[in-house]
Amino acid sequence: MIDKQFEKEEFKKSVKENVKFLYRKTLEEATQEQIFQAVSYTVKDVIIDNWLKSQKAYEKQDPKIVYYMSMEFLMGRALGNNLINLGAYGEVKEALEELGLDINCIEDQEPDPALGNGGLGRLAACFLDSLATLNYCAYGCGIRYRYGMFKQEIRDGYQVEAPDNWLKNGYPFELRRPEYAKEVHFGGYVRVEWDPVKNENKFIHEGYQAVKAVPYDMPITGYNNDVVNTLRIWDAEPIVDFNLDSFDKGDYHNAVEQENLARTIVEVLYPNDNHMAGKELRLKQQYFFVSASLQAAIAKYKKTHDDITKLHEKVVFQMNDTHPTVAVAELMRLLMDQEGLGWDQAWDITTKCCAYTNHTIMSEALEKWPIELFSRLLPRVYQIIEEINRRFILEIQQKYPGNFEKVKKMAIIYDGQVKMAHLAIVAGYSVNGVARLHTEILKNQELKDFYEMMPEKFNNKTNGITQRRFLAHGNPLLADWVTDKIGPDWITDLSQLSKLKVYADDEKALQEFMTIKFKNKERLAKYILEHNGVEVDPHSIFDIQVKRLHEYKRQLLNILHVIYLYNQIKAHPEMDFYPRTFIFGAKASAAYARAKKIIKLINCVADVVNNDASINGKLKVVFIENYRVSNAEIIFAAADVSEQISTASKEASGTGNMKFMLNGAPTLGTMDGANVEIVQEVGEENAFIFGMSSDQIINYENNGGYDPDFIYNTDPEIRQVLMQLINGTFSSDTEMFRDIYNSLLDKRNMPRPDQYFILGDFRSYAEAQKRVEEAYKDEKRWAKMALLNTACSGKFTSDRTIQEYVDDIWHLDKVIVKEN
Ligand code: CR1
Repeated sequence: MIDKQFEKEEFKKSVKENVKFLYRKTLEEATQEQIFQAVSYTVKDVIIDNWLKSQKAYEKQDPKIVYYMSMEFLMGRALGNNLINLGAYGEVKEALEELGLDINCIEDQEPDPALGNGGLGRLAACFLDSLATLNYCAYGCGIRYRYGMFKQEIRDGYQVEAPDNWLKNGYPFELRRPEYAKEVHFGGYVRVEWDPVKNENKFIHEGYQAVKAVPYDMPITGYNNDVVNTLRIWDAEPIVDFNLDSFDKGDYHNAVEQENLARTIVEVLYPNDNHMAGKELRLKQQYFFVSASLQAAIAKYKKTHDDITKLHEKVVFQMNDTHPTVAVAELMRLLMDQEGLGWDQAWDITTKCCAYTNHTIMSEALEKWPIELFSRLLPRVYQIIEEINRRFILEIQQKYPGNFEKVKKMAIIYDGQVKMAHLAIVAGYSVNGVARLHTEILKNQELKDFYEMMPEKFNNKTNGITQRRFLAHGNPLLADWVTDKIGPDWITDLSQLSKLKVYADDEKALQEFMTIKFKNKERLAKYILEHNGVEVDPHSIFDIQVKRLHEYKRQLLNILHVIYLYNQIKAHPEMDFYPRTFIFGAKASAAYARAKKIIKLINCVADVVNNDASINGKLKVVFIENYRVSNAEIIFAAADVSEQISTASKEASGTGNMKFMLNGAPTLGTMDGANVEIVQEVGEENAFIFGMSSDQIINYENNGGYDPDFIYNTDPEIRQVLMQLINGTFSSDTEMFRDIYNSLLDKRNMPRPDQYFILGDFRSYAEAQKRVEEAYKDEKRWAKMALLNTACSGKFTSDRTIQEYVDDIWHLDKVIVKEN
C-alpha cells in the first residue's frame, strides 16, 4: 500500500534534494514554508505517476465522464488530504519527525485555497473527493480566482476584509496546461447570412472581444485506489500580448479593452453566499468558465469519438446551482454553430447532457439577468435563449390553453429579465434539491408549476461530506479509536460506523470517547488562545455555531440567548449553571451591512461577558477570526453542541451539521434542511429540536399573522434583552445596534419585522438550551448521546450522495486504475 517514495529514507532523501534544488539550501537553512514546498513536490511526484496511470486507464476503458460545473470549489489544504488518501500520512509524519520537523507546522504553511464561499463550494470539493474514491471519471470545472475568499480580521470587534493572495508563493499542487487553452468571446453582434448549400440561416458572431482561457489542473486523489481525477480551473489571459501591432492597425482601443477584460475577469471571487450580486463582471465570469469547459469537453470527446450526436452517452454536465446554467445555451451554440447540427438535434443532445442542482429557496439568491445586459454581453447566446423560451411558451400554451398566469410564472424571459433557474429546469433532464425537506418544498412551493408540468425531472439528493477530511484528517484521535473498535473500512464505507452502537452502554468505551473529545477541546482552546488571546476552559460545554453569517441562519438568535443567560446569571448568582463557552465563526459578505453588525454585536457581548468577574467565568463568548476549511477541521472535532438554528424552510441542507455529527456533537436545531434526516438517523432523544416547523413558517409567510410586537410586550425577559441592544449595555454608542433592534420590531422593516422569526422561536430555543444543560450534567447520558451521533452519521458521507447521483442521474462507469 505504501509507495516506495513514502518509505521513510527515500522520502527524507527526496525532501532534502528538493530543498537543495528549489532553494539552494540545506534543510537546516530552509524556512518552514520552503520545506512545505519541498515536501509537496515529493508528494506531487507520486501523484503525477498515478495521474498519468489514471489517464491511461480512462483512455482504455472509455468511461462516461461527469463534468461538475461550479463557480466555487472550497478545497481547503491539499497536502494533508493527499497524504491521507495516498495512505502515507503516518509514514510521512514519522519521516518528518526524524528530520526534526512537525507535520502540523508544515501543513500550516499551505495557503487554504478558498475558491468558494460556504456550503455550496465545500460540497463541490467533497464531491470531487468521493468521485475519485469511488472510481468514477470526473472533472471539476471552475475558475482560478487570483484572490479567493477574503481573509477576515476582527478589529475593534468589526470584520475587516483583507485580500487572500493565495498564489503569492506559487501553489505546488497545480499544473498550467497552456496547450489546452480556449478562446471565449464577449460582446459584438450577430450577422445572419443565408447558407444556400444547407438552405438555412447561418449566424456569425462578429466585433467581439476575445479572452484566452488557460486551464490549471489540480490533482484529486482517490482513497487508496491510485485514481487521480482533475479539478480544472481557468485563468484568463489576453489573446495577443499587448503591443504596438494593434496600434498600427488603428485598433489600439480594442487591444487595451481585451487586455483589461483578461485581467479583471478572474481577479476575485464574489464573496456572496446565498445572494446574487447582479454585476456584469459576474456574468462574464460565468460565461468565461462555462464556455471554456464545454469547448474542452467537446474537444476531448471528439478526440476518440466521431459521432457528436452521441455526446450524451459519454458526457454529463452537472450544474452546481444556477451559476453555470448559461451552459445549456452555450452547448446549443457549440453544437449548432461549431458542429453544424440543426436545432432539434442540438436540443435533443443538450437536454440529455445537462442536469441542475438547486441549493436554495432564498429569493435574493435567484439569478435573474436584465435582458439589456445579457444580450449586449452574449448576443448569440441570448438569441438561443430567446428561441428556447419561444418554444417553451408554446409548450405551456399547449398544456394549459388560455392560462396566461402559467406563462407569466414559468417563462424563461419575462419582465425584462432572463431567469436562469427556469432555463436550467427547461433544458435539464434532472432537477434535484439537496435534502428531503428542501426537495419537497421545491416541488410543493417554489417550483410547483414546473413540478406539475414535468414531475419526472425532480429528485432529491441529500448532501454529504467526506469522512477522509473531516474525520481521518481532522480528528486523528477519534479516527484511530474508531479503527481500533471496528476496523478501517469506515474510511470508504461510512455505514460501518453503525457497528459502534454496541458501545453505547459500554462505560469504558464511553470514557475513551469523551477523553478524546476533551483532548480535542484542549487543542481548540490552544488555538483560540494563540489566535484570539482568549482563555477558554475545556471543561465547559463547547457550544459552537460556525457557518456563513446570514440572517436566516440566525446567529442573532444565538447571541440574544447568550445575553438572556447573562442576565439570568447576574440576577441569580446562586443559580446552578453549567459553565458554557459559546463559540462563533462566520464571514459576512463584504457588502452585507446587517450581517457585519451582528459580528460586531457578538464581539461586544463577548467583551462584556468575558470581562465580568461577577459571573465567575460561567459564560464565555468567543468569535474565531477567519473561519475557513483548515480551522474548521479543528473546530468540528472539539464541539459538544452543534448549533443548527436556521428559520425552518430556509436552510436547504447544511453540511456543517453533518461534520459536527460525525465528530460526536449532538444537534441543537430546528427541523430544517438535513437536520430532519439527522434526527431520523440518530433518534429524537439524541438531539435537541425546537422551533416552528417549515409548514408553520411558510403559512405565516403566505397568510400573515406573525406578531413580534406581541412577544416583546408580553415577555419581559425578551424585552430586557432587546432593550439592552439600545441602552448602552454593550456599546456606549446607543445607536450602534439600532438597526438590529429595528429589524426585529419596526413595522417598516420589509417584508415584515423579524422576517426570520427570531422572537417567535426564542422561548422554544431557550428551553431546548436548558435541556442541553440538563443532559450534559449527566455525564454518562451525554457520552452515550455523543457516541451515538458518530455511530449514526453513516448516511451523511458524500460517498453515499455521489453513488445516488451516479445511479439516478449520471449513470457513470466504474474505472479500475490500480492493478492488484
Ligand atoms: C445552502 O444554503 C447547502 C449548500 C450545499 C447552500 C446550504 O444549506 O448545504 O448550499 N446554498 O448544498 C447556496 O449556496 C446558492 O445557494
